[in-house]
Amino acid sequence: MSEELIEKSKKLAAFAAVNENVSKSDRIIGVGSGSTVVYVAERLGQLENKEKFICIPTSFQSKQLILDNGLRLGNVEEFDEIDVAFDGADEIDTNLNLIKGGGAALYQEKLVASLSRKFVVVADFRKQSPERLGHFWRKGVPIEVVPNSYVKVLKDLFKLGANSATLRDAGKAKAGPVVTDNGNFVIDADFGEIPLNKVKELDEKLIRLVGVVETGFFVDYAEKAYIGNEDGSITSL
Ligand code: ABF
Repeated sequence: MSEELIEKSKKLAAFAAVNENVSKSDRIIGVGSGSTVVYVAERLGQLENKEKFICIPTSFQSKQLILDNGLRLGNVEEFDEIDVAFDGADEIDTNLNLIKGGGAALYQEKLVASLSRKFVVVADFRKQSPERLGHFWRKGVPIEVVPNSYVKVLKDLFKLGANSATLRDAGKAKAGPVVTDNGNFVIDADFGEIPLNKVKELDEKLIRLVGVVETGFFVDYAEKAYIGNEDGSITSL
């Protein structure tokens, strides 16, 4: 699968999503994280009326994207409602359940999504999981946890039936666990393939565990998804 084709499909999805979902009256726009949202920010930056938007970031990366594209930066604390937010996903099922958090920004991404009147997902064709989550993002679901709870939460996850659960490592260069923008750790928990109607139930069990700040399951958030296909078409869900 060529990298060029993947990039093209990300751009296709992101541009279509912005073109079709930013209305004249919108003022506050949520900007997600990841490599597909790079094109969302690019397109927003091309809009003639871009000075009237205030863009709310979901991570350090998205803050940079907003500034690099000449958009106005706002704070999530300033607004109790966001008109429309765009974000990527690691996996999308046909019910628009998502797995997110591959970039460890799941908490702020969910905060912005929860404040948004319209939450639009942008992705390339590899992210679609028609039947059930667990096809593409084989690491499982990312879970943000308070640092001193991670040993307990790892045990809890196995009790809940996880096939594997590991503390995400920052890699050789940084040595030690990944630390989120909120100073927390991330656990990746694999529960195998999850049928469409079981995601919410599992998510509710996870969120009840003491130490869990947020999960990467986004259930009932996305209103639309734009998926760029290899042949240049777009699948909208
Ligand atoms: C963020 O970026 C994350 O929640 C998700 O893990 C990732 C998707 O990235 P990409 O667009 O690079 O595939 O949206």
